[in-house]
Amino acid sequence: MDASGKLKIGIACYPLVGGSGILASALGMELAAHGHEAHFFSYAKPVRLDLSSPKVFFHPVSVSRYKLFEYADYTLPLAVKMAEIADHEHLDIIHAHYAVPHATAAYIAKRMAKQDKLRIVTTLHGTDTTLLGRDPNYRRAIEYSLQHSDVVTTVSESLRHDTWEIFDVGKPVQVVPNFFTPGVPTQTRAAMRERLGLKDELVLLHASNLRSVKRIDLLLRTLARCRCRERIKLVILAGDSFDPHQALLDELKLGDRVVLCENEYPIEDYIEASDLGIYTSEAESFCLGILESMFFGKASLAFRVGGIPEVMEEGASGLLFPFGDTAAMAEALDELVDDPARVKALGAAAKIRAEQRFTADVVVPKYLDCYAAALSR
Ligand code: GMT
Repeated sequence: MDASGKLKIGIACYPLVGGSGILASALGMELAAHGHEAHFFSYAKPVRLDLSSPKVFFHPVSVSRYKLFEYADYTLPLAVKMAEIADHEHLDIIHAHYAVPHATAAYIAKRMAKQDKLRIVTTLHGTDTTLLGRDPNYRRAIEYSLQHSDVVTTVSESLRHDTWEIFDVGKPVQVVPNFFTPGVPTQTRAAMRERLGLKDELVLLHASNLRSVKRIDLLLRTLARCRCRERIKLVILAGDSFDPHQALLDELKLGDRVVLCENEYPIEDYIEASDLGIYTSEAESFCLGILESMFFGKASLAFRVGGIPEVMEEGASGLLFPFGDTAAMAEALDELVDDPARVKALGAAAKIRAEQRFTADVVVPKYLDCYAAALSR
């Protein structure tokens, strides 16, 4: 920390389209805007990281591919890079986003670093607890890394509860919710709808990495069950290949109801073109996609799982259904098609909630408090 209290923070995260990397990037950019230095560690530049700020740095981690190794190792090169930069730049904190392997690599880096003041903050994002935490190949290493983190945070109460159930963390766990800073859409709603071939349908947006936990099967089945499906279009903004789901899309004859997109335009453009979000995950510690839509006055329909009920207020700023109840979700959609005023009212409430609870102004100070707590240990 310098004389004016500005920190040097290392941030380890995944670079791809996924909530933890997106949140870590947004946090680093906000910290830089407040005069702190943010040093990112990853194997590629995080997709939403803007390197134009003189206080944001990216330290790529390269992995050596030795013939002896059946599987390439990333954890040790990451730890070495973090230790080198911690020494060279006098980092105060390493903030690990997603425990595996970032928290473990941070612990090794701390032990290797020549300076002994380095502190570790670990933010658990979801499946690092709920999936890998239950995997005997990982559980013990994650628990050990959490015990040796100076501060541990989760992105929702629900994830804190799961974390307590699965691990002996050995210290209190802080809940620091995710935040989002909406950018300005680059084109009008009308222009974007035209580009996507949308007319006057009710437009649903699903933006995710399409991993199995997102239950794209239930998403498609919900749409297939809508009586008014001819008046609905589902835009899927895919962070990964849609190929595994194509057969079901064909079987359900939804080809003309679904618009598949890759990240060609900023997320803001897609949200602006939509009317509602739709998420059918079987587990979700938070669901950043729902929050992003809320900032643009678009509410979401989702199953009542994990931390989603903490993001939206059931019935007021979004609609929740028991997990797997595609019939109930489809019925709600059929009603919303004929009730644009309700769609707008839900969206307006969603925007108010997002702006009251989930802005950078509200959330970033909570992370700064975590850093202060870590440094005072
Ligand atoms: O935990 C994961 O599966 C990955 C992670 C990610 O990188 O996208 O997603 C989690 O973190 C996001 C950001 O905090 C949350 O919005 C997601 O709800 C959460 N995913 C799950 O819990 C399945």
